[in-house]
Amino acid sequence: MGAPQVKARTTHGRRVTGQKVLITGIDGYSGWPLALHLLARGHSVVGLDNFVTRKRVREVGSWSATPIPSWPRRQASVREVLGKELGFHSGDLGDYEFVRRVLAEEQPDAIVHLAEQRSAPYSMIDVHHAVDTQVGNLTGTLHLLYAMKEACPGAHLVKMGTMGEYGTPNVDIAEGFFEVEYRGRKDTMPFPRQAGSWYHWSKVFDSGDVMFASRIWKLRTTDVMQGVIYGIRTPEITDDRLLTRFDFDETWGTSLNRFIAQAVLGLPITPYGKGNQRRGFIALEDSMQSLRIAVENPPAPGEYRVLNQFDAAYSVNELAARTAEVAAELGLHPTIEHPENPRTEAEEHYYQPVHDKLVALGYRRSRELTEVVREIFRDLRRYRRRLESRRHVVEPTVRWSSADSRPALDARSPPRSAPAPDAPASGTTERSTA
Ligand code: USQ
Repeated sequence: MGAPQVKARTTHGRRVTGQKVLITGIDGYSGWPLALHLLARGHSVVGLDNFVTRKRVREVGSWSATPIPSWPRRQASVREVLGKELGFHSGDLGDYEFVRRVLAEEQPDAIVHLAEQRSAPYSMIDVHHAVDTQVGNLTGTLHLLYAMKEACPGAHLVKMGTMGEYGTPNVDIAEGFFEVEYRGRKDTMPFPRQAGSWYHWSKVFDSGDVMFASRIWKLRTTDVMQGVIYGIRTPEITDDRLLTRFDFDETWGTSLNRFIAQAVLGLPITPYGKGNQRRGFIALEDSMQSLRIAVENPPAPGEYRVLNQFDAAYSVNELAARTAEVAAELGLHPTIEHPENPRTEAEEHYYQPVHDKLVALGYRRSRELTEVVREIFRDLRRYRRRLESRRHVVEPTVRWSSADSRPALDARSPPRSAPAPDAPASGTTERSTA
């Protein structure tokens, strides 16, 4: 089960296996499966979370399609199913003393920083959500950088960024840096960032801060330009108690996951606008594989390394078509509709990002897209009642062109026929509002 254990070897003076890894945001969509994956690989894992994702998803009237148990139950399941211990600190990265104390106490070899507000639409709701996203994301990263300098300067920071930092320029996208010749002189410089939401800009600002801290304090850092993740399972999720969350509402759900949820619900699949917007996508299990590769192959002290972390680029039209094909195999016949695009973004553009470094470090695609899509269908059909009870939160109401989408978001309410918001759902014996 899981990734094979490897023999102890070292990179830049660091053991490849048997590392102590601190995961910030361990209760989230990526943090949880990453913890399971690293434990299976023989690392020890300590988590940190303030459970704000659960709260924010409730704020927009939604929940995870998969029932997510309380944190103590999650920890107990790791013990029961995997026979491993998972350390944990409950707290907020906004509290510097807390962050410094945890790093001093734990002395991690690596810190994987996932504890940021991760939704572009959520950041575009209104001024408060924009400010909350940027202040929260930048504060957490700066606190971690300062605490590393003070408490564990030799640790390796793996920071979750986004491919969306680069935007959609009409040239190939470099993997972090590229050579520029201007007025007869040459230099290697960061590839330009042209983000498309307040959330994506928060990641750009973070990147500048991480790069600068690496330079002045000789910290070893990896900035992960993450593409859109899809999927629900990893090889370590062998038991329903170990499932990760799966969001499908307009703010927290991402495109392919939403398309499959829409097909299960009998709603139209919604590539926005023309639907020719292309992005880099990666399956959840391969995103975990990539983060593990980054942890096990740290850069040298003082090096700021950028990895473009996606498997393949698709247009949202291609993904909508693929979803409809797999749906048809299952006897479902969803329609594909093109609602007016709630976002302000190019709907037809060139997209050719370089993504070579992870492959050079050993990354290999685990499974084909269609196979993963089938698996998501299988799981979501089991949790259909949980989807049904929140079908009113699927359609987009947050518009990039509006300064205040709050009233439109708040106006959504469950149709009369839907089950009561917190009614126990199929596939779970406990109530979950995560
Ligand atoms: N889209 C649709 N229909 C939908 C939902 C989305 O056409 O129902 C389109 C969007 O307009 C956009 C594309 O799909 O053009 C991607 O949107 P998304 O919601 O799948 O992903 P995005 O908002 O870009 O953000 C997600 C994660 C974020 C991560 C990012 C990677 O929420 O945390 O950083 O993917 S990337 O897209 O490469 O920036």
